[in-house]
Amino acid sequence: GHKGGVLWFTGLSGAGKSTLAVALEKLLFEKGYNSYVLDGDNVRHGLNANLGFSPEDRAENIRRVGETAALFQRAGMLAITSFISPYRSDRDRARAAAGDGFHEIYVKADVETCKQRDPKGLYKKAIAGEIKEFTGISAPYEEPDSPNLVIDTAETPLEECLETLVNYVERNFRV
Ligand code: GGZ
Repeated sequence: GHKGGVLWFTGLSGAGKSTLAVALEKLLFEKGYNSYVLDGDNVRHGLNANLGFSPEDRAENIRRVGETAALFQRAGMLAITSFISPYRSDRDRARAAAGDGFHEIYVKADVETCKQRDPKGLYKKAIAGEIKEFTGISAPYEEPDSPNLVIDTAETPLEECLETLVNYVERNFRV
């Protein structure tokens, strides 16, 4: 079996958090893990539908996700959270909510790389001023000081990133 826990992905829009989270969830399922991805698609449209992207709203977004992830952990599951979570103080609160089972995973890609990927055209809009307070352009991203794991998607192929993640989970959560 496996322990419950929280795999807290943090990084810029376009760094690859959600792609990795969803692919990891699938690989873990095949290995018998009970995991679930929390991301903007299933949280910002429901539980957090009343929140935007001001610093205060991001803090509340991350607070609720942190508490929810801690509940998944208590239920014996692995919560894989995929949010920019740009503020250290917000991530620290999420860590405090989950305790020992919290693992901060920095999905790292520099803003130039993310700008070039721009899968949804959001960077283009942000640079044009059509989206306010966009992380990396007109709002800050505070890098983790001491993440448990760094996944450098600008330098590392997707398959290799996934292999690192699966091995990390096997090492830390298998019992
Ligand atoms: C950053 C924004 C913004 C602004 C909309 N800043 O690449 P995406 O589109 O699919 O993922 C981004 C997502 C970020 O939501 P999070 O809940 O992860 O943010 S936070 O943790 O900071 O609360 C992006 C889209 O929403 N998006 N406006 N202004 N990203």
